Amino acid sequence: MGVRCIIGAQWGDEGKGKITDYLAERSEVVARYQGGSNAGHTVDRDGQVYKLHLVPSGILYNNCMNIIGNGVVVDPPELLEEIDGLKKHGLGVENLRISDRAHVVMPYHRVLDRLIEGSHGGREIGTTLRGIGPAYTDKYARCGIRMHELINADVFRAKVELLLQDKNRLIKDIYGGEVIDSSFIDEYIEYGRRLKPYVVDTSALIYEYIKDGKEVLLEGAQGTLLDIDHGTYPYVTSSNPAAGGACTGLGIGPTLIDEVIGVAKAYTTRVGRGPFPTEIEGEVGDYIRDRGYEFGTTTGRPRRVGWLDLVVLRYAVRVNGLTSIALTKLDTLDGLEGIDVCTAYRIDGRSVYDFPSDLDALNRAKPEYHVMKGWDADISGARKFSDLPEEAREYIEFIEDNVGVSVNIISVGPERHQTIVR
Ligand code: 2SA
Ligand code: GDP
Ligand code: MG
Repeated sequence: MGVRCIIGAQWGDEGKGKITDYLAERSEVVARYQGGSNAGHTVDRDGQVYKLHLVPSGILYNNCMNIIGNGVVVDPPELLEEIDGLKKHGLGVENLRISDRAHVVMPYHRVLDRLIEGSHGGREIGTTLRGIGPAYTDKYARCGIRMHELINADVFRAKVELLLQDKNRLIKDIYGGEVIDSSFIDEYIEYGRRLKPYVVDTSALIYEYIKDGKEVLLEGAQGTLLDIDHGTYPYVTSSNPAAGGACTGLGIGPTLIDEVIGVAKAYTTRVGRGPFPTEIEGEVGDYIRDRGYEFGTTTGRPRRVGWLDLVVLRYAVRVNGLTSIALTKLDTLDGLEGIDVCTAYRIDGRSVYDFPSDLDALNRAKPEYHVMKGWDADISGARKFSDLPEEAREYIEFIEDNVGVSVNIISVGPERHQTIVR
């Protein structure tokens, strides 16, 4: 307990929103540390489905503080739309805070994302086109706009007017796009005015909660294999979803984190391009995609589907220092006769147990499968480990033996109560 970090152990969409919401019931703070409106976290509450992008998944609890940390890139119109949507559902957002150091996604970032994706000649990344990559590029090129500037009209106008000349040269001369006129500046100053009440030094705020011994959840977006450093580069997002990102993205030290929970699906999905060794196509792939409703929460894109990959999970255990796993969507596998689990890759005639950095090697990798028996039962009503069919329990125990970390939470449906805690 104390401070717990919840991260995606695969390529995102593992069900972090559901697990965060489940654990948020007893937490006082939920904090996002990276990503932006590319993220899509679904929370099912009493038959009502909430799709969150920038707002942390603790927002459905009145007494929970929700922090958007400095490592997040904030898209003002998207965030305001999300806030308005929550208000329409009767949910308060008084407990939302945004870091004054968080960077702002600007209209030219979205334009550049689209132009860059279109210019790769078949090598596009398959981004969400939300301007995330260009916004982080500016952050590291030291020409980004931060929230404390967005809420200061004069500073914002002066800085953006200057920057826009450079951005338009890039848009027009390099990518052959349409230049952007400066009329958005007034619009963004208005967004800044509306967001100002939420903007504070969130590092100082979260530190107070942690020092007081409160229950704090740090919510990752995307997943380990989409991490800019540890993922399948360049087919990654532009931030650090891995646990290390929680420290830099919130301004807290690593000694303050007590637990790291890796959320993993009982199979694997990936949206966007890039290597995916256990990908399955055809009937079984369609069965899993349909049963798991595997479509992008933000873009609606169909997700690629594959068997569970323990090479990936062991890697996630290592680079995140996982203390436990929350296994989701086990119910999606109901009715399959056999379930394949990848335990190693065959690359150039050798068995490989560690996730390779070289994408060419990864593209040549053939999964070595251990075939397990499926179960012919509906497990969505299981509430205890012992309620699960023997084959499902063996599946979980096989994962634990292979990755060396225990599966403490098992999710058997999208609703909060469809959860087994061991
Ligand atoms: P970007 O837009 O620059 O971050 O895209 C770079 C890669 O990161 C992937 N990515 C994601 N993968 C899974 N889920 C994400 N969020 C949405 C969801 C995605 C959606 O919850 O379903 O709706 O399509 C997410 N965000 C980024 C992206 O596919 C690229 O591979
Ligand atoms: P996130 O990005 O990791 O928060 O995941 P997404 O919300 O993008 O995608 C996960 C999807 O699976 C959502 O539609 C959830 O409602 C759903 N979900 C989560 N856990 C379970 C589960 O155990 N079973 C089923 N059937 N659906 C689940
Ligand atoms: Mg998602």
